[in-house]
Amino acid sequence: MLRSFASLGRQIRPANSLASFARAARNYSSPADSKVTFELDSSTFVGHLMEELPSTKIELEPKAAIDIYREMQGVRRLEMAADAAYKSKLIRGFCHLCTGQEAIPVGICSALSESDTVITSYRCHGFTYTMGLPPVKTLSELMGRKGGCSKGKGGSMHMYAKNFYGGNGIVGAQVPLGAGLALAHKYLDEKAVNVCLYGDGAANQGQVFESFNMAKLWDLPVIFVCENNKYGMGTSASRAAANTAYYTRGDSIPGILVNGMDVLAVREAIKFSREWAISGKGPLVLEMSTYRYGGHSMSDPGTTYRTREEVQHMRSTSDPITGFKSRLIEGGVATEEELKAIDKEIKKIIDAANAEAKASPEPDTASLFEDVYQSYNGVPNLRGRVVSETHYF
Ligand SMILES: Cc1ncc(C[n+]2csc(CCOP(=O)(O)OP(=O)(O)O)c2C)c(N)n1
Ligand SMILES: [Mg+2]
Repeated sequence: MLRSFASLGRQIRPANSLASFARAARNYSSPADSKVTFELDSSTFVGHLMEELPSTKIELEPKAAIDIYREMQGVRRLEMAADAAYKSKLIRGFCHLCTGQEAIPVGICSALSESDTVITSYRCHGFTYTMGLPPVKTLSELMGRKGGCSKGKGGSMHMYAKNFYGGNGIVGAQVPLGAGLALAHKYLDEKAVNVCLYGDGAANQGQVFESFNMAKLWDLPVIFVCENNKYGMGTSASRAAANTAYYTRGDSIPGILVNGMDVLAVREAIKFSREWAISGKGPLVLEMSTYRYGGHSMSDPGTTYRTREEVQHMRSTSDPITGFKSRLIEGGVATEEELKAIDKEIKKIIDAANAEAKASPEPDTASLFEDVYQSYNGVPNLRGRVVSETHYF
């Protein structure tokens, strides 16, 4: 887990623009304390109702930097395995990949501490990885196997780990739940935050604004994060929202626009926001500008509502892994060969998890009736679709 590391970084590009962002950061090796300093452009973050913005000079221990790289490769490899398993029909049903968006789960979790909680939408595989779920449990769940984190009965959209509350299939439904988790943190005086993610498509829903209102009214320790990947299914953000500056949509809640393709920017934004929320200042709304390379889900080729050139442009100019890799090499943190060795090592780990998942048996039919209630609590039967399907305990 990266959540105990204590460094940061960032960078920004114009709100809601698909234009490539030139890296503003310069890396320096500092032999004195063996930390790498990232000096970032002063326009790295854009604030809404913010009097202060995070510092632009950051330091990162080489080991922490390498671990961030390793995590991003892990998420990408995991999604590559899911993609292949889906295409060979080992995975059925819905499956939403986060390829291209890796900097968000990795950057967020690298800035959190053990007691913090996270909740997100159905595009959740990356978070299972960064919240510490072994990849075999994610892949087994995707394949509907007994060894999965939901015993093979949840699938792609219903994954959980310690302090990770899913994996939620109903658009926007996790936003009030995130505010509720923050209320629990405050009520129990835990000095913890909830990071509550939702998409640009979800950002226009009424329940999101109701959650904002209560979170601000009670100054709950919640960091709302809008993952603006520019589309909700096949609808572009500008066709769906009158105001696409999602970081300003919290009304009286301050917000920050963050380059979500830059893992250090994400990490810094969360570190800053965490301190903000825990100190009692209440919620923040972060907009993380990002991009998904694949379609909305496996059944969407993702090329009817956007051009192949647009996708290719984002891949070649803004890829979070390639960008961070260059920083590590330029900053003298690692050589190309060392990073290649890490790539190989990660591939081996995911391949092994994949093989183990494939070997895991399917759940027994009887287990379909288990785990519906936390434990048997006097409920005599479970209704099926028709009377003959009713299950009596
Ligand atoms: C309440 C509800 N309405 C519609 C859907 C169908 N649906 C699934 S994902 C989606 C688009 C959401 O887009 P966004 O919030 O931008 O998230 P992204 O998929 O881009 O991560 C829709 C309309 C749903 N799951 N739940
Ligand atoms: Mg979206």
